[in-house]
Amino acid sequence: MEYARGIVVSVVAGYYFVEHANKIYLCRGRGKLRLDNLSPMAGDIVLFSPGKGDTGSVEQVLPRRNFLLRPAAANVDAVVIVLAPQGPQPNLLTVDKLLALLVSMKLEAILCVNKADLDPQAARLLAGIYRDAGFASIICSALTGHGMDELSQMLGRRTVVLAGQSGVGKSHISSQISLGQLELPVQVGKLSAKIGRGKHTTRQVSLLPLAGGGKVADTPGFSVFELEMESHDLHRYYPEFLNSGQCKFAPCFHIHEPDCAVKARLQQGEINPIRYENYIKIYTELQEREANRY
Ligand SMILES: Nc1nc2c(ncn2[C@@H]2O[C@H](COP(=O)(O)OP(=O)(O)OP(=O)(O)O)[C@@H](O)[C@H]2O)c(=O)[nH]1
Ligand SMILES: [Mg+2]
Ligand SMILES: [Zn+2]
Repeated sequence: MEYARGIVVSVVAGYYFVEHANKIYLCRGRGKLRLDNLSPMAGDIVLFSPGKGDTGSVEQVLPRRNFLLRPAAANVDAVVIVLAPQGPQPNLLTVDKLLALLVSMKLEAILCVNKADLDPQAARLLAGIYRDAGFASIICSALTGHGMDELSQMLGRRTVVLAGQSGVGKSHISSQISLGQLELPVQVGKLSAKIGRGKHTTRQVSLLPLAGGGKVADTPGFSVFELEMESHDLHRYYPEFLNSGQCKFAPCFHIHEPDCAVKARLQQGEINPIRYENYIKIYTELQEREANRY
């Protein structure tokens, strides 16, 4: 049996939607995949055996360049963190956790402040926090279309994931910048109702083609985000801490240590107090988890 090579564009209720030669195949996973404990995720390159019509079986998941568990996506070039000045209120602690994870993975993060139409000034403030910290950030409105071209240009040919709280506008952004919805096979039947996008909260990842040749993954929103890392590593993933100059102690976690260059810059207003406060909160959470580990 000949295997075909495709990319998983969505996963719904144990079915894998695999795109191959401009067609989407509705696939099940072979038992071996379950034995290997390798559940295909959107973005995975897989080998599959085409069956009747547009169906098939995923035989093998090819090695991943990288992957994220929340939102679940593999072989990603960048993550666009979407937030809004209101509706919902931004949760910057969650944004900072996600940023620390992405920096630790050496994955590019782009901050996208959507719904700028609701409060342009608050949107500028939010974007400024992250631009000052060293991240690319843009201000946009999926409703008015403002900033959509700029975002498309930034994404270009890359495979990017939209991540962020429920209701910030990820699905609206992805329908603005992508070339359209997934062309689903006819057999999908009831499943296609579940994958419908638009008004309703998104339930699964869908990888859509971008005008510039790349792909964008619309994903379900999340409110809690568990960061898994050592508390003592966290400070390495704050770009604005790294060029602070010399602290007296090495390593310095920039908390209680005397003669700390990061705290000096915080005092001078060169490091954003919200970023710093959230750093302390995340550090403390990680320490508490480490204390309860054994
Ligand atoms: N005012 C305003 N409303 C927007 C904008 N973008 C999206 N919305 C509205 O915000 C609501 C949520 O938008 P979605 O795109 O579904 O949000 P989402 O991030 O995909 O939400 P989940 O799928 O639940 O994670 C909808 O009612 C949209 O009409 C915007 O730029 N401005
Ligand atoms: Mg959505
Ligand atoms: Zn320090």
